Amino acid sequence: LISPQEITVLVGVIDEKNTCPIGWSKFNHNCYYLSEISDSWNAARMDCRARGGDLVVIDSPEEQNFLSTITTDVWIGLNDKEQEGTWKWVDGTPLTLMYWATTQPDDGGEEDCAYINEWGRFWNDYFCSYSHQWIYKTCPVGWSFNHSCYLISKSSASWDAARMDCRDRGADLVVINSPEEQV
Ligand SMILES: [Ca+2]
Ligand SMILES: [Ca+2]
Ligand SMILES: [Ca+2]
Repeated sequence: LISPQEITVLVGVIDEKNTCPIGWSKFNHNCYYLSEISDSWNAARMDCRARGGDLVVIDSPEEQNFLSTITTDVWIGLNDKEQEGTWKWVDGTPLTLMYWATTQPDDGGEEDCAYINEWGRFWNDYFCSYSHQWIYKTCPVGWSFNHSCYLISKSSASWDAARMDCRDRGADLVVINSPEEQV
């Protein structure tokens, strides 16, 4: 068990005080950006990682609605490259909330990467090598991204004071959900 006094990491749920980089859209405590160029799914993902974010992982109906307002085809962080028919998000979570277009995914000749389709606003699987624009997702300025947003406090404080500071920032103390997070 972790002693509460040792926990000085905050996890986001981030409030209005936390801003996104200039030109990015803020939605529900995260920052989003539409790529200017089109490229393959792999190239899109590499570019997102290089910018300290990742391809978008859609984890709520609100986020799907928000992304539906984009009027072009965009890669999302979802693929079944590892095992045909087993769709996984780039953060390792299995697919539970789904917005596939009618008759999709159809793997019409090795289609292993998902994008939001411009005509239906729902998802289609397609050739990973095809060029689409994509959506970056990251955290507000100053927070580190690791699929959730984290802020490491620079000062030490009691657990109660730490919690109050987190609440003040619209966040809370980190809840450790996975062995990766403990590291
Ligand atoms: Ca496949
Ligand atoms: Ca497939
Ligand atoms: Ca398809």
